Amino acid sequence: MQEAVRYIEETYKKIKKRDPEQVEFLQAVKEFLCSIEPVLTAHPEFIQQNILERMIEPERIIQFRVPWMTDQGEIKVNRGFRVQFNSAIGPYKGGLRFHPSVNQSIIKFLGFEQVFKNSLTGLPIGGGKGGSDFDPKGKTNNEVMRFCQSFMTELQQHIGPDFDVPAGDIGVGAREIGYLYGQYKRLNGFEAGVLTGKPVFLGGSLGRTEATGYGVVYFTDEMLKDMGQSFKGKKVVVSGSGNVAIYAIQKVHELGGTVIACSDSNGYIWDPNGINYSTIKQIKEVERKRISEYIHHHPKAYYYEGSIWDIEKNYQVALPCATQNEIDGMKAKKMIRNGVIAVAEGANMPSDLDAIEVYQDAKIPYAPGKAANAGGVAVSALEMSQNSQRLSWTFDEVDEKLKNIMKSIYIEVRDTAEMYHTPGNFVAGANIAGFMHIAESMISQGLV
Ligand code: NDP
Ligand code: 2IT
Repeated sequence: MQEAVRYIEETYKKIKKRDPEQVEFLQAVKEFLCSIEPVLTAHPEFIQQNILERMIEPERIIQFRVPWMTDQGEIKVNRGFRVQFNSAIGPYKGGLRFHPSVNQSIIKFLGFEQVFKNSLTGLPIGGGKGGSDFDPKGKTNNEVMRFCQSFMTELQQHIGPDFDVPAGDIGVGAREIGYLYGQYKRLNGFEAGVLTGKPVFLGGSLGRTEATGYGVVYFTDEMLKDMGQSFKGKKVVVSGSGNVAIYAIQKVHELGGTVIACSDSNGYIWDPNGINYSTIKQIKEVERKRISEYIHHHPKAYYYEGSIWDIEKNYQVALPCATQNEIDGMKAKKMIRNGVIAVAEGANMPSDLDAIEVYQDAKIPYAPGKAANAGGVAVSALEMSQNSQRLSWTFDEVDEKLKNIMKSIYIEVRDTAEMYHTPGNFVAGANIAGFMHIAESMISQGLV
């Protein structure tokens, strides 16, 4: 058997034996390993250096108890995590997720993908991820604040502006980052660069809130341009209605497309006139209510329980922006029957391995999250730069830099796929390009 293939298979077997129950982590690793063979064949020195095993094992995992008190005086205990995955090219960087499903497997898959994503931005940031199985839904502001204070009381000793810089993810937005930052500051004094995604008046960057959603649309726009197309006149489906989804919807409309549906974890809205972005923003960001409220504001829209990917309407672009594994093979096939010509992921790993195979068999351009949603962390890195310089750039300056970063990620991913004889395969392009930066940097530092 060919050396590279044997090495990949043996590595996967070892990883699986070590953590057989970590299904999401194993899935992310498998997706990566499936596309890395051509680069290992071209560079046998990486096999000799056992680079895969070194990359797949996180540098460090921290797990801790988070005790907190409800408004009624009841004592609750959640579990906190920080996975410091890889610091070859910079301080660990990546979000915190607060969601009841959070466990070590989920944080490890997110941390693993973050390493490659961050390297694709071209900015000096390593990869990490963290979070808790705490559910902010239905909690009062005071309860969320007490939880965040307890979480940060432990986390603060493991992070720092030049060491590990967390940000938001599912369930962690400006409110949570504000509380986390407040507690960090009480314990350590002023250090703006220790967290990103801060409210602007606490040293946050203009444009960070919008960055992931805008970024995925800028990336998709580049992809469409290469197909001789644009967003103009296209119907688009965006899953989720959180931070990423809201600003993806806004940008699609700005570029002349129409988002006809969006969702939350209970169901989805279909609005044939186009989803009204301001209504979604009001319901989800301000009132923190369910998406079903939308039809009270727009009586011509419809609300359905269940998965948005079961929708049977004609549309051309799919932007999954909710969560991992929301699209399986069946849903991907349905998407294509509905007329989809391009898929780009705002969420992390929303398409499972079967779904990816369906897109690839159908020759549909498909942009994996680690490339398409890198705009969020890229603007986080710009926030770190502004904090170090003690300067604030204008919204337009940040947006322009974001646009350029997304364009250069697209070009690098596309060209790498071509260079390794898999033209149009953006999964291979993203994995190989990300891999090369990290592998070279790790090897140049000796055995790390
Ligand atoms: P939010 O918490 O703001 O929004 C999450 C959205 O996804 C909500 O609409 C939520 O619905 C929905 N959702 C969450 N879990 C599920 C589920 N199990 N099934 C169906 N829907 C679900 O998070 P973000 O918008 O920040 O994150 C969305 C995705 O984007 C995640 O995969 C995240 O990792 C990724 N991402 C985020 C970045 C960022 O900068 N925030 C950067 C890059 C990627 P409900 O309200 O009902 O829970
Ligand atoms: O998945 C991601 O890239 C994020 N949640 C954003 C991370 C960050 O540090 O801004």
